[in-house]
Amino acid sequence: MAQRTLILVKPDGVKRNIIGDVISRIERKGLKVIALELRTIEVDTAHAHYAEHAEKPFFGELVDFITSGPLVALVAEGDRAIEAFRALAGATDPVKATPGTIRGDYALQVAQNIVHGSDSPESAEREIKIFFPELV
Ligand code: DAT
Ligand code: MG
Repeated sequence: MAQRTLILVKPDGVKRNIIGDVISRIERKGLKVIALELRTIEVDTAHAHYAEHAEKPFFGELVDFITSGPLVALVAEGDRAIEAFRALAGATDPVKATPGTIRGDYALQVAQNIVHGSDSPESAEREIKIFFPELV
């Protein structure tokens, strides 16, 4: 059964003109892009998306960053899409991310690590509803 995952090319990725490379890696892997939008999100949307991090010391910085400019939200579909994209993205801390992964190739700071990918089927369902309510 095909699985869906919510992927973001965060504002740092858009500013650095690497939307195409991220999408290319997703497609090369064999995942199918089934929804895609460039948009700047409101603070309320950022709070909903990152609700699990509301109590973390970096929450304010995270919300400021994710609302700082346009991002690309997309839904990719395929076998084990969630795990497959997390593997393409690499570790949260881009210095620890293996070279060859998106974060391993493009980032140095944990707060600006280029991409988001859902971490479980429950998160994917919740996050897809936030960005693409018409898909659910
Ligand atoms: P991931 O994006 O790999 O799922 P996460 O859910 O733990 O990682 O954290 C969400 C985002 O928050 C992460 O992509 C970047 C930011 N973040 C995480 N830890 C941080 C920290 N210690 N300082 C600043 N930003 C952090
Ligand atoms: Mg996460």
